[in-house]
Amino acid sequence: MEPQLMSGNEAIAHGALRAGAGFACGYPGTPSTEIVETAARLDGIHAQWCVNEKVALEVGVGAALAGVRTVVTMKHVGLNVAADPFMAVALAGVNAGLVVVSADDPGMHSSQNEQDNRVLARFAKIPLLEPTDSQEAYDFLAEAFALSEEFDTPVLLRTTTRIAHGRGLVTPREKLAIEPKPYARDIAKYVMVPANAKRRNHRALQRLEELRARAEVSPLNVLEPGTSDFGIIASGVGYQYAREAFPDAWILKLGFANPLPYGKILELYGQVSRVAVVEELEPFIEDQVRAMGLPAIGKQAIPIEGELDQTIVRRALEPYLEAEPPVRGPVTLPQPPRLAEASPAPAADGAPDLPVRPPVLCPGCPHRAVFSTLRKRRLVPMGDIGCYTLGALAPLLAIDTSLCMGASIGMMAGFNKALGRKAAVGVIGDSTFFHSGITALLDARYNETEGIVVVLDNRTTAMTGQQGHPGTGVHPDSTEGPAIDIVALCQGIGVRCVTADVAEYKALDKLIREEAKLPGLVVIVVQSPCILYQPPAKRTVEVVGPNCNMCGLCLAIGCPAIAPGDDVISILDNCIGCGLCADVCNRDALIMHDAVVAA
Ligand SMILES: Cc1ncc(C[n+]2csc(CCOP(=O)(O)OP(=O)(O)O)c2C)c(N)n1
Repeated sequence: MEPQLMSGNEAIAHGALRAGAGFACGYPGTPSTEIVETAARLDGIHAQWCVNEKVALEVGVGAALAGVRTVVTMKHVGLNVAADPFMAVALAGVNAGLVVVSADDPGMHSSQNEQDNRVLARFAKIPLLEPTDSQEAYDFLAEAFALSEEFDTPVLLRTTTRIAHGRGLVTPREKLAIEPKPYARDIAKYVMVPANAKRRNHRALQRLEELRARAEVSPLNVLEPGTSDFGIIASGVGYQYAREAFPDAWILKLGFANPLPYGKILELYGQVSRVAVVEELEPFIEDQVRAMGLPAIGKQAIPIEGELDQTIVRRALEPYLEAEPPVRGPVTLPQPPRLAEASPAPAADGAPDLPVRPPVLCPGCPHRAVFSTLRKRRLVPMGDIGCYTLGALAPLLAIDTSLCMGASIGMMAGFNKALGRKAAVGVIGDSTFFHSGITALLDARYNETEGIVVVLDNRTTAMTGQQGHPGTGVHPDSTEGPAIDIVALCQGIGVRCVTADVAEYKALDKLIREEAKLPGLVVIVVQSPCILYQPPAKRTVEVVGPNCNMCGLCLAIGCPAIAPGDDVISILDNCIGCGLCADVCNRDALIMHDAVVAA
């Protein structure tokens, strides 16, 4: 195939398509914008703008979970906006490959700040790739997707303005034959409740050392032999400046710079007596090299702000080449950090050995009714963060994912868009909807995504202790201001919106069943208050013994007020009489009474 002149951004889009990506999304921002614009002109890859970078990443995670290789693009400050899903997906991992492109802008040609997002890859414990020209930008996509899938991690591909906008020849390569990966439910992996997140974090830390071993042998990290006694470690465009300024130098080009390949660095130090690190902005590599006990010429000579060029690099480093080489002390390779024990340490002497009490939805919690109906549908339930995340626990098992606040709608949208059908449903609390569900709903509407969103409107922020939110208008001092109507809000952006109440369980069940079959986007607002916030009138449940055959339908709703008895179901004292067990019973074995039944 003939070489073509491409900017780095164009090369990333073409490289993504070549690597089997089927989905590209992002939010515009210089110098990243042309990636999605180019992808939109290519056959075989769906490209869309999202309303912001957080939503774009959540949509991208949804598409990757659906089994389609996905690239999500943004400028450096966009990763600040997307930080919540970014940090969470780093733990949850992916299904099909997920590559996040951060286009940084040293020198602030068109940005409100200067920041080096390589540090965010390290912060998130994920691999970082940095191309040094358009050909590498093209080629690195295949490598990034392969790493993402092999190590079950998102990969950060960092460019800077010169790489993104500079043009170079790209030799196109044969398209890779990549099959979509079927989605497999894995609640322990995708629902970031604390117990799961702890295990995933532990795994991410182990993964980091496995990635470091890979970086040691990666073809992206190249030691280019020189003829002088001078070595340079460089990444990104810094490599180009270093190569031009010092044609005789040994250069270690780090295309895969997090985690850092210590062995490769020692290899360079074995060849030369002086080493400089040429990198724009932070002393990202330099600090880690110094931590190995190795002297490095770095930010004491090369500016820490703005862009570099070959003249700056040459002038900054030349004086050091004339000085005596630094004396080297012993090298101390950083040891892999000690991880905590996988299981908690045994109780200290004398402490009672208490039974484990997993968190559970309260008896009578209205969320339970929604999960009881959702678990019967063949829809993938994308959840969110709130009391309702507990819907992921047995016996309900009615939430497949929970990444960060507001992620459910974007993930549902990405999942459905990638599969081209209404396969997932987003489940979100009312406070979470106002926090960041609205933007994702705007996005689903703008991108004409089909799907169902269930808003669990329990009239409060229950999980954190009954705080007010814009839907209730309640302030911290209990005064009330204007309350924003979710239904009107949805309708205002042209989204069909219907209401339901868990007290009418059978109608709710029917509604969700029917909406799953209809085309388009719908929001179902389940308007049923939290029982702690607005306790319902007390009712009691009578167990009609002869009708109960212990079939377990009522046990499957996971209510802590129901227990299996010897022959029939038994209702415990903590029952508040919500009636859901009676609603799901189809043998009339449970009957509700408005008043306490006399003994
Ligand atoms: C970014 C972020 N801010 C705050 C929190 C703490 N938090 C967890 S869930 C939640 C709100 C839950 O309220 P809602 O969506 O109404 O669901 P409910 O608990 O009432 O079922 C908050 C504020 C968080 N997890 N993440």
